[in-house]
Amino acid sequence: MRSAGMIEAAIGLGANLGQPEAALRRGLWSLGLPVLAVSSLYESLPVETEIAQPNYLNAVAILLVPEAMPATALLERLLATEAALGRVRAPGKPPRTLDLDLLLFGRQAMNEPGLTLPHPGLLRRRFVLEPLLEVRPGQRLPDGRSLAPFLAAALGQEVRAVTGRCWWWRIGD
Ligand code: PH2
Ligand code: MG
Ligand code: MG
Repeated sequence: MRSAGMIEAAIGLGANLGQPEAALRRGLWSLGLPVLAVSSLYESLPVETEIAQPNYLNAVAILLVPEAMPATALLERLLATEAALGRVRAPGKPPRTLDLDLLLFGRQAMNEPGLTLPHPGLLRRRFVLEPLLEVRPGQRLPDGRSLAPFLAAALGQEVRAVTGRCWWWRIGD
């Protein structure tokens, strides 16, 4: 879908410390951007971490971003929201109260210090691919490649949907 003057961005949300579901919900609302779609919540085993830690809750959201807001500004907003909700950064990918990753920004490809688009983890992580394809079944990479083969290759990772798609539409936390 396209809207005049707006760009669609896909955001990955994850948390495995504190109150993960509430943190994902607060994080999404705190961004202050129109939300076009949100996936189910998925429980997933930690991948690519050096430290043993609890399972994650993950989801993907599609946001509508004004054209005047570049990808770097959206990334800054994601990082500021993580910090505002109590994220403490440390080496070794320790458990986190909230992680907001910029996965796709329209059809932009970018490789700069601090921001690579598409997000490199997108291609290898089932906990990102599955929720993204849930809300955008035809989603392709900026170069036109399908995501289906990447999901097929990631199916060995343990990920399962634990809610329907309305989990984020709740008032009270
Ligand atoms: N995030 C990571 C590292 N590993 N594993 C799962 N299952 N979910 C995550 O969100 C996650 C992870 C670093 O951002
Ligand atoms: Mg991440
Ligand atoms: Mg991150």
